[in-house]
Amino acid sequence: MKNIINASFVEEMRKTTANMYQLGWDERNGGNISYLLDTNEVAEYLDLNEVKRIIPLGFDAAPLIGKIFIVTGTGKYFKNIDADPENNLGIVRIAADGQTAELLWGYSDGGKFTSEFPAHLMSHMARLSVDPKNCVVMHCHPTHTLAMNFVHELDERKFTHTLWEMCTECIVVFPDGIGVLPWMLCGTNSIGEATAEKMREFRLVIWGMHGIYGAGKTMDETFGLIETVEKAAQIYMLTAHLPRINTIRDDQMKELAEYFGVDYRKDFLDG
Ligand code: 2HA
Ligand code: ZN
Repeated sequence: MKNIINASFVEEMRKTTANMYQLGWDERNGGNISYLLDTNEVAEYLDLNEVKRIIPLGFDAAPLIGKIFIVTGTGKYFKNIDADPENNLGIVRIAADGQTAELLWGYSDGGKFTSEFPAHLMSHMARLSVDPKNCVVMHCHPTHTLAMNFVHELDERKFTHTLWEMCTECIVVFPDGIGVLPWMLCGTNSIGEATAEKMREFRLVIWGMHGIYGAGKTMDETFGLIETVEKAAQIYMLTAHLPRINTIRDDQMKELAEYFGVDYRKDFLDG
């Protein structure tokens, strides 16, 4: 059996969370990541018959029975994951009852997965129904995106349009736009259900005045989505109070989307 600490998925979690912490998107215990793993790959590192603990999920995750995820722990800090992955991360398998998770590795101090696991698993279900290759769900509190939530209308068409205007590549990177939820109580099944509903349509969802969710096939793709939104939001926040002299026009965004062959939200552009 190979040493789990050397597994590429553990390394990806360590590197990504450390990077996100450095970027200031995950203060204290802010943020969480769940990553759907390939069962055969996990079996190279762990005895899949050895369940360390059973942890209740608090909702029905039947469509994910048997699936294995590596997930950040509740109350744990992204800052600390790299130095102590076994305490701050866990590998869980959705049990045959669909109501519990079987801990295969991690959460070594007796902890459990993020309080946002309902939102994550519901988002995985929603994304997998439209993209069977989706593996990653990521939540964080990127500074400029969050700042923008306080000064920009929380309307998904307007929010997406403003972001698309801020960087030439935005419409190509997230042509499907960005879903927006109003402020809601986090850690609940309700916000999970609302997030998943948006995730059927969008790979990016703003949690009003809280943060952002991203979903993608790989860690890089998902990080890249959030990174691009954050960059656009930063440019917005650097310029929102200044007279706008130039802008990327809708016809130029259309030209970009057509040139790069992306299926964009035409209803999010004017005319
Ligand atoms: O897990 O970010 O939304 C900490 C959070 C809750
Ligand atoms: Zn959060």
